[in-house]
Amino acid sequence: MARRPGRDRMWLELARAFASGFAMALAALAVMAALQGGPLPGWVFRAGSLPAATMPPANPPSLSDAVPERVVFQMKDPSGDDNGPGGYVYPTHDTFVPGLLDLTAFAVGTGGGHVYFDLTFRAVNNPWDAPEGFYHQLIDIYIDTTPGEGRTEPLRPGPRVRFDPAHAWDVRVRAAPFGGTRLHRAGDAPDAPGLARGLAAQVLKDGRTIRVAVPAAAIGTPQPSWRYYVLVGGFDAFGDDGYRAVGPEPAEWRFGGRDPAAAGPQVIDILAPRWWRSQARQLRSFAVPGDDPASRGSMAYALLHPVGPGQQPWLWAAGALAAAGLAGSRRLYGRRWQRRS
Ligand SMILES: [Ca+2]
Ligand SMILES: [Ca+2]
Repeated sequence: MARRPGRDRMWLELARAFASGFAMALAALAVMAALQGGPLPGWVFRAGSLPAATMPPANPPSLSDAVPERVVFQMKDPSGDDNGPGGYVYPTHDTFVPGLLDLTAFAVGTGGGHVYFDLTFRAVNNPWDAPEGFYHQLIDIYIDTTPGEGRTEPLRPGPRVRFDPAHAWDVRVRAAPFGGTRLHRAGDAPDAPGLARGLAAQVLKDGRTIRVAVPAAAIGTPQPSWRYYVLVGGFDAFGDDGYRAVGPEPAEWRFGGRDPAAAGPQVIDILAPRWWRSQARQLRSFAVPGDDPASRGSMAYALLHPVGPGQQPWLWAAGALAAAGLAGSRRLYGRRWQRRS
């Protein structure tokens, strides 16, 4: 009977330790989610309807009016990282306004027999009146839809990157001005024209979001297992696979900041988390002079990693932090309890 208050206190301290560990876990999650900018874990963000959902019209979709019935994946991208691996600068022509190639958000939605890809930028302009409402953005979305199949090199070498062999791509959706929007498959020849029928790209009414619509019959229904590589480059009708070149120094129609001796990429922004597999870390993974020559060829290009729903490395980090917090407070309270009794 005499030991009972002590035992009660022990349970009380244990409960407090657990509560503090749980609070730390929640705090760690909140801080990391805020800093990371997504992707949000599936149990926090559930794919659901957007407000005021309406049935999108039949093919071809009126992109500006359609509201996807369901959002299956969305993720933010850091602002101000429209500098490739870091240090790339825009061409000097005055139509290259700041933020033009700075992706800030990406979303995949479905509805009305279409799959929608919404890419929001810091700025969009249309100096040559392209019917799509944008001119400078070149968007390539390489998607791993089928595990164990696909390609690890781009359709054509333009972006100067390679893809994670664990997530080889099966489908490429490209958005480009003046009718350049296409769907290609991994089995296509590099010069294949790709599917254009039923695809469309359009700037939405916010003036900053480029929506790409692809018939679901052509691409399938997005699954939680799908993984996305989202590449943004400068559009150049005469460029390598449509990519505007990056040179050592910027010129009127050329980006600057690339080491001419190294295998640096020709993409300006990619969808990537702020940490872990950050954009800079991925885009700097190309070979530089002095590297082992055996690593040259296509292997020399930067290795990219995809993103997708339910794939949050930071969640694991937050979990580890929470466990450490719980263990720490358990020890702290445990010691205090021992001292008291
Ligand atoms: Ca960005
Ligand atoms: Ca980015």
